[in-house]
Amino acid sequence: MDPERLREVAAAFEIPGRWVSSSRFGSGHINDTIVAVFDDGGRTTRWVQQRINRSVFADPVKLMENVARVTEHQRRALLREAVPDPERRALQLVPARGGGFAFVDSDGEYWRTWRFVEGASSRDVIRTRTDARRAAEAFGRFQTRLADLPGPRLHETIPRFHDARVRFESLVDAARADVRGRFDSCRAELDLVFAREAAVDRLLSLHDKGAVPERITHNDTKVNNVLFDEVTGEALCVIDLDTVMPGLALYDFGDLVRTAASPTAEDERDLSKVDLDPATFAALVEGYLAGAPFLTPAERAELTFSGLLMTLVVGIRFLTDHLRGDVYFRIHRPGHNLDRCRAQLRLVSSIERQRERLEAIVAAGAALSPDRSGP
Ligand code: ADP
Ligand code: GN1
Ligand code: MG
Repeated sequence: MDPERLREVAAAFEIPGRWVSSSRFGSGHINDTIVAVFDDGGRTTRWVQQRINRSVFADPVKLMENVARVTEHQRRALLREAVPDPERRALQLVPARGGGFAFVDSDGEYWRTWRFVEGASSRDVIRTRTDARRAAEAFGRFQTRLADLPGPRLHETIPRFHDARVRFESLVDAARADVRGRFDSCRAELDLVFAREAAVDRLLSLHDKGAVPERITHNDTKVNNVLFDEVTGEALCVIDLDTVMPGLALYDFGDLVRTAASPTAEDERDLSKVDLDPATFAALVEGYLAGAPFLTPAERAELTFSGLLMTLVVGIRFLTDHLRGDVYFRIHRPGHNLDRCRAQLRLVSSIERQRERLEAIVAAGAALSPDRSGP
């Protein structure tokens, strides 16, 4: 990225001290994340600066409105709960010198700055069940703390983001159009997806019938969107708040299963390693229900299915992007989105194979953590 631009962005926010350097940071697929280093009277400070991906988020002004409300509400909840270290447990935006929390550069790109959460880091792969439980509890608690967010309803920063039917039809369209001539290389994956079409309408229809409620959810609970304290190991702070908006709790739980229940990376090429670990799944159930104890029996009944669905849907999205020529997710090698898709589909099969056992785990977990929404 242009160093002059980075200098300009660093100067555009109310950051005390002298700018030292800026460099790329993190492994997200969507935004450009930069860490800016400052010297504040001899003390080195770090700041996270992000350029919002305009082709993914059509309305950055509304997005920033959401994010500002959500972070402020989290902060208040933490203060009310009197937890230690509240400033490391919720993201905090840094004001822009021109007012508000965003800086718009001469190309019309939107930038924002976060306080750096020091002594914490994200993990792309979960290696212990304790970490799985902690991450799930953090996302559950994040949702709990937003349940009483005063109106108006949050903006939908990406309309129909988790609409599995829309995702399925987009894949069908991309396969028909085959703009990059990649159809033949992924026939097997398309067949695996098309055979599972019946799955895509289930949660949508339960929601339409009023059986599962709309809540304020994170919607991108990939496990690397939580920062773990490097000393205590605690899942400290939920990040990547661009998609916090109305959604189903099941989407949040499902994406945790997708990203944390197999000890493999999202783009693992050795598919024999991609396998859901039931004990880790149990840890996710336990953690999530501890963090979000209000989940209703109807939601609990879909926890296993939600893991299957979210894994299938993200597999569909990777495959669609592969067919379209890698225009959405950042890739690091040719065929990367196809590799990611294959790993997702492998995990879908693993969940299907173990489904009965997982349902039993959920039933046991739900018994340990009864629904506290009722009288
Ligand atoms: P993306 O939408 O591209 O995934 P994220 O908001 O998740 O972007 O940020 C990318 C990475 O930057 C994260 O995985 C995390 O490692 C790091 N990060 C983001 N915000 C902070 C922060 N406030 N403090 C420390 N690290 C952060
Ligand atoms: C993207 O931003 P990041 O990398 O945390 C994507 C998610 C996908 C995920 C797959 C806004 O998440 O929906 O599940 O990649 N975010 C957006 O790794 O599309
Ligand atoms: Mg992220």
